[in-house]
Amino acid sequence: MKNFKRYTVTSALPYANGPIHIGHLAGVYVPADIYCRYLRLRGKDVIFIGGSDEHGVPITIKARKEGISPQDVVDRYHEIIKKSFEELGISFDIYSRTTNKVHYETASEIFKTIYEKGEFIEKVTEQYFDEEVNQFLADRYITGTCPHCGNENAYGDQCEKCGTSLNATDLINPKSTLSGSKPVMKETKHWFLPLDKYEPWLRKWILEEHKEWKANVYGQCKSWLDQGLQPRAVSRDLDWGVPVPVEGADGKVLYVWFDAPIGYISATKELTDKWELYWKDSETKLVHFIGKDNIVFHCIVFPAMLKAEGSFILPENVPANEFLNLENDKISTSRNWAVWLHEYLKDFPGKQDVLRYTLTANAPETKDNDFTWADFQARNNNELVAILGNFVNRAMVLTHKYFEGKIPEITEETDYEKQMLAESVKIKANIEYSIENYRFREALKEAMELARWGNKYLADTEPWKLIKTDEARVKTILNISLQVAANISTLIEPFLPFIAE
Ligand code: B3M
Ligand code: ZN
Repeated sequence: MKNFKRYTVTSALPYANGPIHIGHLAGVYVPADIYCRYLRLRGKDVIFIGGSDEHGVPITIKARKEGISPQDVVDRYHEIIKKSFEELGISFDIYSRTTNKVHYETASEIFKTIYEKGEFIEKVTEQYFDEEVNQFLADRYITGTCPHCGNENAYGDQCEKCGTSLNATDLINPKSTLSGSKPVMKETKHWFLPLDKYEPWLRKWILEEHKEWKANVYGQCKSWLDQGLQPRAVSRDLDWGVPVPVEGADGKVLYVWFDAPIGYISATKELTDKWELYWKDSETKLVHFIGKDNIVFHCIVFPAMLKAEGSFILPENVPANEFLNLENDKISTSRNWAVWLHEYLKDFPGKQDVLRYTLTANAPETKDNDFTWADFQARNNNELVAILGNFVNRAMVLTHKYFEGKIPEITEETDYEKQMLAESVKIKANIEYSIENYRFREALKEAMELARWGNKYLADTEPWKLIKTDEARVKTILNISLQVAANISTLIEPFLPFIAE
């Protein structure tokens, strides 16, 4: 494995059209945070980038529904999201937003560079238009049947059921979400990124050079590449977004999926003057944490943009997770079927790590998974309390009871003590391996293994009985127990930062 000098870790920018729920957390933010906290503990140079995605049709739809401006919508949710992440201990180095000035500048510059290199195709095509509201129907303003899987509620840019990335004109029985009417075709000019041109390069880069990517990610990429890529419009007829920065583009903005990933770069610029080191140096490892519905944009579209621009590094890995369900039902914002982070934080004050623990232990790393309150309770009672809490508590209480809270010295080490310390070292190595390979559930399980060892050690050696006959031996046992507890606190820090402290 290549040794990198520094890390740029990004987590998908949530749309600022609603608060964060446990699905977002389990899929993206908790694993990304574990990874970054781990890298920091290893003394690595790492930046952890987050921010709100404030453009795109999801925002304007919400604004329209509430009769307020898109800016009002994003101002409201950006604050809620940012605060709830902070409270959960998601340790972003910066949590930015895509309505920032520096983002408009960065997105425009990148568009212009690609434009001036002649990489875009400029084309007048017919797009769907809603005559009732006098507006072109981009992306989520249009729904219809997915030509690949038959889902009747596919959006104009993507089918959320099968994950296929679509053009609005691919939809069968298209319908305007604004008026419900059947749209007509109308001519309009747009700029297209010729993904077909990058296809041979993408095939080689992903299918040959990144066979180590997670099976779900690699598999999705392969299936898109095998279907054949088409040029994709990177502009839209909308009034909310980054204006297309060329002549003759009035009333047109950049497609949200063109500007949003550039948000990672803009946020880095905001964070540090040395931003280029984190985006242009081949000794930087770029890792994108995302949910599975974002795979095509991060593995195909964004890399093609960066390649077309020419001066950026590409992601080394894109560890996308599958989805988390809630009590056996798909999490849904519109049906209000979710555990909302800001509400959890209010209902369970001081219990951030219980949620972090449950979401990691049950993370949808390789397949969709289910969150249930029964599992949440069981994990808290039977694992955090009964294993971790119990061990640390006993080691501390006994030390207070017998040695006035002062760490006693080791008198004589037996094989058992040597084994306990060796176990700590082995478990540390296992955790490192699992985290480096984006297997966070496994890593957390390993960390808990050390607490299990601690409990077993105390149960086997019974210091509470020995204290009557062999105080010297009890000193050794408690010294070792406290060392193990200290090791545990380091090993669990990436997962459970509050408990670790
Ligand atoms: N806002 C999509 C989503 O929330 C989108 C991610 C952007 S990452 C650059 O699913
Ligand atoms: Zn589909």
